[in-house]
Amino acid sequence: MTDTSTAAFVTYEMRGDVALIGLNRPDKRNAISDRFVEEIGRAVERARTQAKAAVLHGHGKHFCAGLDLAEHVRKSPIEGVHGSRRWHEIFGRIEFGPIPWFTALHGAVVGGGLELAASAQVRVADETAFFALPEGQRGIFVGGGGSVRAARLMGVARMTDMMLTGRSVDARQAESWNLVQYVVPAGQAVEKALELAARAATNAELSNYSVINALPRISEMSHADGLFVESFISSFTATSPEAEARLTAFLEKRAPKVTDPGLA
Ligand code: 1HE
Repeated sequence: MTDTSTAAFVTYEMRGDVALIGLNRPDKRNAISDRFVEEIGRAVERARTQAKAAVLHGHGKHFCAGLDLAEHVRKSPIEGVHGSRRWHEIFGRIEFGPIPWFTALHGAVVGGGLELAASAQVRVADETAFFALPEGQRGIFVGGGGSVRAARLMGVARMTDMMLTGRSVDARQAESWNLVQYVVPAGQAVEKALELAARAATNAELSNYSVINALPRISEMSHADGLFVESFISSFTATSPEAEARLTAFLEKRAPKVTDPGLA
């Protein structure tokens, strides 16, 4: 048995409007057991009602070593299917929820750890982060949504290469492959993710909801369907009282201007 402890596998705290959620099974490199994924699920539900944005990070040397292989080795085929579907349900609540999720990545971001990170909207890696999909070497396949989410981020050819060769990818390579949006110095990923999340938390709720829930769907539509759906979401968000207040604030010079990155 690998999972006999009763200590919480997930830490949860509020930083202003942002929920900071930590994977906390460092002795097993945050490997995700059945109990662990349920604890992640409860933290996700809590954040959805309490926070305006969330940051997910890993305690210890690594973000997450993926599926708890010691537990998985004893599963029947149908138990494996139910387990995978449960990961899909919980990670889907991150991918298509009311609040934006930011992951702060360091050390190993491996297998199911990469699948978890791929369900968030924004990934911040520090320079120690490395990414791998060793499922082929373990005799298994991705089961936490990776064949859909990770493949769409980096492309099928790169994911196929990672799974066939067991290749590890460093943070800079991951950024150039679109697996992460930010790379920061070692030890600074949580701070950066919190800063980004705090910024996103100040957006209009309806705008964030539309970004999170409409953009991925529209990207899978035809050109014409995407533009058609966009018009309705655009009009629906722009005619809300919140949009009117924010537009008026800008026109009355009470809202900050867009910054020039060259001057920052
Ligand atoms: C684990 C796991 C795990 C570590 N399940 N126990 N994931 C993998 O194939 C990755 C396997 N892990 C590793 O390659 C390495 O552990 C790491 C590179 C992540 C970290 O190395 P290191 O040197 O810091 O730690 P360690 O000494 O290898 O591991 C420390 C302990 O964590 C050790 O247990 P101990 O009792 O001997 O102390 C390890 O056995 C344990 N541990 N990773 C169980 N994954 C929904 S489908 C998703 C499919 C997948 O995720 S496949 C990828 C699985």
